[in-house]
Formats: sequence, C-alpha cells, structure tokens
Amino acid sequence: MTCRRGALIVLEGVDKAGKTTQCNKLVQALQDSGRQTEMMKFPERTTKIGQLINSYLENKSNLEDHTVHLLFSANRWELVPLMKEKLEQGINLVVDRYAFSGVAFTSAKPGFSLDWCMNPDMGLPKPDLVMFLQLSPTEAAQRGQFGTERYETTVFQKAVQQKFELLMKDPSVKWQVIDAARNIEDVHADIKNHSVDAINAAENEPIGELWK
Ligand code: Z5A
Repeated sequence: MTCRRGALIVLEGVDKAGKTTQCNKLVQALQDSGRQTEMMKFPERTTKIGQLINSYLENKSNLEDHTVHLLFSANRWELVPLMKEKLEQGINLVVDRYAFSGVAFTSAKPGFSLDWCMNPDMGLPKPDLVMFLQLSPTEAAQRGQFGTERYETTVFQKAVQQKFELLMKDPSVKWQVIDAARNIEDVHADIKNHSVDAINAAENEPIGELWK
C-alpha cells in the first residue's frame, strides 16, 4: 500500500501575530491526535546560509538587499530535499514563515517588484494551506515592544502587511486569513480545524510547485 503524503501547512503574519506560539500548539495537537507532524521555520538559522542571515537580522553584518533576498530563498531551497522526504513519508510539516515572508519583506524595500522577489522561490514545494495571522499594528503593539532585529519598526511592518495583502490575492495559493487578535486557545482551535481539513485534502494529491 502506498503511503499517504503529509501536508505542508504554513503560518504567515506580521511581527508578534503569534506564529511561533500557534505552530508549536498545532504540532502538539496534531501529534496528540496520532498524526505524524514536525515543525520547521524560516529562516532556519542553523545552516551556513542561515548563520549569514542571522548575523544580518541581528544587525551584526550588512548584506546588499538583492543578496540577502537570494540567501533567504537559498535557505529554503537547501531544505527542500528534507521537506520532500518527510512529506513523502507521510509526515505533516508545520512551517513558521515561508516564501511569502521572503517576498513581502523584500518587496517592501524601495526598488523591488513583487515579480522579481517571487522568482527565486518559484517551484518550491507548494503549501497545501497558508494561514495568515491577521493582527493590526495597534494590537501587535499591546503584545510588547519591537525587538532589536532589523525590520522591527512600525513603518516597515505596515509596508510588509500591504505586500502580504497583494500576495493573498493570488488564487493559485490556498490562503486562509485567521483573526489573531483573539485569545491563544480560540486562535488555535480555528487553525487546527483548517489544518485537519488541509491534511485530509492533501493526502492523495501530489506535492505541488509554488507559483508555477
Ligand atoms: N524574513 C525575511 O525578511 N525574509 C524571509 O524570507 C523570511 C523572513 C523567511 C525573522 O523572522 C525575520 O526575518 C522577520 C521576517 C524576516 N522579521 N521581522 N519582523 P522570525 O520568524 O525569526 O521572527 P519574528 O517573525 O519577528 O517572530 P515574531 O516576533 O516571532 O512573531 P510571532 O512568531 O508571530 O509571535 P510569537 O512569538 O508567537 O508571539 C509574540 C508574543 O505575543 C509572545 O509574547 C506571545 O506570548 C504573545 N502572544 C501570542 N499569541 C497571543 C494571543 N493570541 N494573545 C495575546 N498574546 C499573544
């Protein structure tokens, strides 16, 4: 009997929307219900490329804007063989940020088109579901101050949000907007329901290619 593949589930959203909190809860809930599930996150800061990105994000080094965009993309591509292997083994992957963050953050900088930013990520494994955790800047501010990493300013985060809104108009990707202003348990229940539906729908489908 052939193994049913796992689903690729991505959580996106602005800073402090609760992506990491919800990824952890979703992985735990899916595992508790007997579904093999693992978490991944991008950037994956432990690889050689990830270490360059980490140093850039922590403002310890500077990288030219096109270069860092390509490094973020390369950081996803270097993990594609592992992702495919796990999905084909029937393991669901819950991913904290993916190519959509890559495009939204770089295209929020002056002089970058959405098309140019999408190009290096074309053909990545296509998520079966992308949940966008929606949170207004005012609500995000109530969750604490911005940290010290690059990009953590209100003005830049608003520009990023607008780019995400453009990306969400693309019908080739299965988007689901989640109201992230609710309490953690209510947000989790919503995310879990959508994820179970996506897992059931994906199991007999081939893995797609993003933006192709
Ligand atoms: N970046 C890029 O430029 N290009 C790329 O290709 C990729 C990323 C992939 C690092 O991301 C930066 O890299 C990021 C985008 C850029 N820059 N920014 N900004 P990261 O994922 O490593 O770090 P982050 O996105 O800044 O993490 P964030 O602050 O993690 O947010 P979060 O994961 O959405 O939130 P959280 O950690 O789960 O929760 C934040 C706080 O809110 C925490 O205290 C929680 O307890 C609290 N919380 C969570 N949910 C709730 C609810 N429902 N109510 C109340 N309080 C809550």
